[in-house]
Amino acid sequence: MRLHCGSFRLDMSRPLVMGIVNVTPDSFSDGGRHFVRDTAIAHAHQLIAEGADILDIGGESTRPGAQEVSLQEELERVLPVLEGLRGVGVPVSIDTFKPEVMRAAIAAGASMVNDINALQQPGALDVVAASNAAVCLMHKQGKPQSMQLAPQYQDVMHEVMDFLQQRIAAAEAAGIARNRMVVDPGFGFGKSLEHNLALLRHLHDFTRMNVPILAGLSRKSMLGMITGQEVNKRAAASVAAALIAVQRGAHIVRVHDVKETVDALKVWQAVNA
Ligand code: 9MG
Repeated sequence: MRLHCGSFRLDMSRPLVMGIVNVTPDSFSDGGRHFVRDTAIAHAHQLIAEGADILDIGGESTRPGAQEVSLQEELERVLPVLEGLRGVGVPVSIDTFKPEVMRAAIAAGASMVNDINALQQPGALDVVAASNAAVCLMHKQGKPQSMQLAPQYQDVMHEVMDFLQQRIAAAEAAGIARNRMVVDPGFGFGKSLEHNLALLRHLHDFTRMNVPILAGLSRKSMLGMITGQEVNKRAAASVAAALIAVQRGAHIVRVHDVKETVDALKVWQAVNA
């Protein structure tokens, strides 16, 4: 399987690591816009040196309870970083659900759109269809501000897979080729610990969709619930979760701790060679 991602063709026969680059004020000390941009670009280069295959640039936090940011603010955060990473040698993804940000980011060099809203915002399908960018279609229940209050499912696997099938169909109908799509069950997005564990346990079932699977478990609260560790002490749990996801069919893992994840996946690959 090969993912068409802008001018890149990503071979999905080995697991890929997507490194997270947050361009949100709470990720940095208060040093102003240039400092935030330079720090994010330096972090991106660091993640590439550590073995990241893809970078995911985000200007709005999607953590449970996070506040929305305006379109203008999001553009001012991410565009200078994308411009600074033009031609960096790995595909750069834009983490956004806003069509205007998608369009500007693709023009600034993004090869992939990582949309936690699965292109449901009016205009989002058309923006991606008009480009050659790949897209990650993610499932979530509710909005980041309130999604963890009372997540409810009759059958979480069935409902998440059904939703993703529908979004694949909508994207195809809009003119986005299947070889540009990735699906993601959306760990932690309107899901209890039990829902997340069921999705991870049965992740392999998602391979039936015949598009690459992305799993984002890094430092998430489900790992805090299991280990009792605070968010900055969840690297070991995150690496374990990424490895389990790959063993159960994930093609791409979205992580903060790139170096540690790359090493763990090298061991897994050596055993499987
Ligand atoms: C932006 N973001 C935060 N968590 C994520 C996850 O699990 N998957 C994807 N695709 N994006 C995420």
